[in-house]
Amino acid sequence: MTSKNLILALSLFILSCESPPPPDLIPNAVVPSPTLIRYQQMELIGFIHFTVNTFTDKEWGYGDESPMIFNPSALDVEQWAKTAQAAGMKQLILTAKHHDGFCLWPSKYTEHSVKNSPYQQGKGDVVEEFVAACKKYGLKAGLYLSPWDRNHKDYGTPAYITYYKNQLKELLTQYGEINEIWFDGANGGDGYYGGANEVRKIDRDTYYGWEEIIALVKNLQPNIKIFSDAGPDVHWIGNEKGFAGTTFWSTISTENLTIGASKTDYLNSGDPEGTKWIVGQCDVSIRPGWFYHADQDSLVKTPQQLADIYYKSVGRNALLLLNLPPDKRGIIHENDVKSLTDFKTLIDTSLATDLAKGQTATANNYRLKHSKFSPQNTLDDDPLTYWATDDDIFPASLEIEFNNKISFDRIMIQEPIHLGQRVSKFEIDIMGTEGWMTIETGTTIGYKRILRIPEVNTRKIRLRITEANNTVALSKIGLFKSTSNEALH
Ligand code: FUL
Repeated sequence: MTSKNLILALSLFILSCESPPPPDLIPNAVVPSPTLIRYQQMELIGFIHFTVNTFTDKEWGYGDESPMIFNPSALDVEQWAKTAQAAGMKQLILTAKHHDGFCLWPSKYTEHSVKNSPYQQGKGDVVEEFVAACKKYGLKAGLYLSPWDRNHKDYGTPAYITYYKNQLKELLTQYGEINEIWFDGANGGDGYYGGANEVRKIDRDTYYGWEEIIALVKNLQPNIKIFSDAGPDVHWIGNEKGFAGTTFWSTISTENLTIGASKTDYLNSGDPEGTKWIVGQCDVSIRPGWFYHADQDSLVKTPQQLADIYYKSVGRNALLLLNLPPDKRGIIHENDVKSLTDFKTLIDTSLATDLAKGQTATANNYRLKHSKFSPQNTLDDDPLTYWATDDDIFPASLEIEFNNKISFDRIMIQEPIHLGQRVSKFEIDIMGTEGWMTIETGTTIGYKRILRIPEVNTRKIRLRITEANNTVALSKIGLFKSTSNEALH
């Protein structure tokens, strides 16, 4: 046997001696379903606000708009999808019906729709075109169907609930797979209501019968994610600026939540004691308004502002739902496309090179001293491999040492969320000339946390987890040097 073969045989022998892999950590009581994990992994998704408001220059239509005003001169739904895909979005959500009640599809339950508009001589179906374009560009399709309807004569009575359910049935049976349905919290007030022109108030707790609606939706589309203030799958972040709290738990309790009347600070931070896993979603528009207004062409958020929002949403364990409102032509305006494209370049450049890759990670403890739980697992991109400590080890401390000093200003940390969300307090140190120096402290991590720190230059970094609700487990640590173009002006 040559010495090479002997070494090979010995290594195989040693490998075969390592005890069989120990079981995974026991998951927390509240964990996300595989569908919700896949949903969270989309990270960046887009919103399309488009209806009669685009033509009347309003944010909320009163409900008395003539369908004849819906007349986009060059509607190009594929341009929406192409733009979203190029920006890294994984899904688009279209306002199939906003508060004004106008339907972008030819619903058989109302005359207030595209079928009475000049668009394609009343033969058009924007929802159908939208779903097909999403499919073509590899995006998931989502729909917004406003519960509040300022056009419908029966709004406020049980007859409207039947109408609303019929519309849901149309949308969820005629267009293939819909990945998300968006239930807006804005509800009840003045409107046209079939000519009554009055104020109608509803009881938010009882009027819609949400339980039945949710059951209907799930029955029609078992994999759909339902968004509202109160979930059940995805919840509003509590503001329309696109920011999650610096502490953000994906767990939350829904008992005290009401669609349209939930406490915004509770939604913004989640709840470490929460009994359900509901993904947080940060909605914000690329412009001041949700709908297109020509006088906002110069007010499109800059790439730097969008990057800031990205760090405050995706970088805080939530999804970013960014609105791109088509203009009167029916396409996303050039200024918005430019800003979005430059935003994508900024983020891609800043997070292009993970300086921790290929380095060596060590820890004060790793579970059963088994390679399955090695700290080295935090340096790969597999969300299922992770570093874990033995039980009750605090602080749990992980160190990365480099051969030469490196400079970085972005730190990405991820928990293996299939085991639940655990960490509630951490500190980050770097090795300075006088020894360890704390440069950042934080609370939650979750699916993904990206910390922006002033640039540091060091040979060693240490992450200390000082509090968690269960044994510590981390799936990823990444270090990046951002492009200076990201700076807010
Ligand atoms: C709000 C609505 O009133 C706005 O018009 C917009 O649709 C936004 C996303 O949700 O509640």
